[in-house]
Formats: sequence, structure tokens, C-alpha cells
Amino acid sequence: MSKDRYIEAKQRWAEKQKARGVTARTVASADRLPPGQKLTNGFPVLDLGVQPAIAHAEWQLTLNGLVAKPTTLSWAEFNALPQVDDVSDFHCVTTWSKYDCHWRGVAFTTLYELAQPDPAAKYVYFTSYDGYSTNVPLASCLDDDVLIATSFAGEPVSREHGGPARVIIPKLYAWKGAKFVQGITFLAEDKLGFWEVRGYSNTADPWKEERYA
Ligand SMILES: Nc1nc2c(c(=O)[nH]1)N[C@H]1C(S)=C(S)[C@@H](COP(=O)(O)O)O[C@H]1N2
Ligand SMILES: [Mo]
Repeated sequence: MSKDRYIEAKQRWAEKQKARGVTARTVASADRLPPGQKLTNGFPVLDLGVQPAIAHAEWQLTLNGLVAKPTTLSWAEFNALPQVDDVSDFHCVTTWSKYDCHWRGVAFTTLYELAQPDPAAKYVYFTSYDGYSTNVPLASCLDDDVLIATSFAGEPVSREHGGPARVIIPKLYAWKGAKFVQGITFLAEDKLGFWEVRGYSNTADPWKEERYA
């Protein structure tokens, strides 16, 4: 499928999801709901129209780029790393937010310590099994609420929500969190990801409504 078709498919999908499951309840709590967002109790699915099926036996996570220790983790190796729980709110740029998402997985900082990035590494580029990519400044990834989640609400992250493992970066719009994550590359220079090259904001702060560049 061409890139344009991917985008069209994703946009149609988003419209369909919005029409179906999103309760458009605007909440007074300006403290919690970022500007322009509506609370949903459902959990819409947004993707490129592809939900790759990755068997645990085939799953790998690669850490590379400007690192002292390039590392490829198997599913067993990944799950043997220390596990953390985090409850956070989820803000999608298509204006829905979901509160109290309970994620469990490996903290980004654990992977950072494993791979030992060079001090020159300032950016992170995430790649996924569906061809998706996204980029985030390294500093934003080192917050303790950033994780590579394998569990949601006590269950394995479902395929539609990006399993086996997906990235969660609560302080940024959700497109900065790669579902079906496959690779984490540490870079000296920023490199725009899938939506970032298509006009989405590079900084993606929901509190500043940084939706489109
Ligand atoms: N690999 C991959 N990751 C992705 C996406 C995608 O299409 N592919 N979509 C992003 C977008 S735009 C959002 S809002 C969230 C949606 O996550 P959800 O489908 O679990 O709600 O995943 C993000 N991560
Ligand atoms: Mo999104």
C-alpha cells in the first residue's frame, strides 16, 4: 500500500472509531483534561490499517545507534528485566483522552542503562513492526513514567493496542508512543517519524495543544 493510502486508511479508521465508541463528554476539570480534548471511557484504536501479528518467539527489541552496547532482546530477555507499573492518562491528537490507564512493562531508563548511549545522543527514534516510526527528545524519554508496556489493565497488551509491546509517553500526545515497537535508536540529530514528516507537531505537548506543525 502506498503511504497516501495508508494515511487515508488511518483517517477513515479514526473517523469510524470516533463515530462508534467515543463519548463526547467535556469535563470541567481543566487541571486534568488538556485543552481541546474530550474524555472517553472506551479505548479507540488508531493505526495505519495494519496490526502485525508478532509471535513471542519471533519478537525482538533492538537498541542501537549511538550506544556503547548495541543490544537485541528476545521476549524472554525483555520480560526478565525489572518490571514497573504506571497509571497515566492517554491523550490522542484526534481529541480523545482516556484516564487512568494502568500499564506494566519495562522502564525506558532500564533500556537506557542497558544500551549505554553516548553523551552525544540527544534524540530517540522508535520503529515498529507495522512500519511506523516516531521521534522524541531523549530527555523526554527519561521521565520515570515512560515505559515499554507489555500489559494493560492487568492483561497482555492486545494486538490492536500494539502488543506484544508498545511505548507509553504520558506527557506527550499518544502518537509519540510506538505500538508494536521493534527498535529504539539513539541519535545525535533529530529524525522525524511517520506523522512528524506529515505535518504533525514535533514537540506534541497536549497541554500546549501542539497538534500540527
Ligand atoms: N506502530 C504504531 N504505533 C502507533 C500508531 C500506529 O499507527 N502504529 N498510532 C499512534 C497514534 S496516532 C495513537 S493515538 C496511538 C493509539 O494507540 P491505541 O490504538 O492503543 O489507542 O498509538 C500511536 N502509536
Ligand atoms: Mo493519534
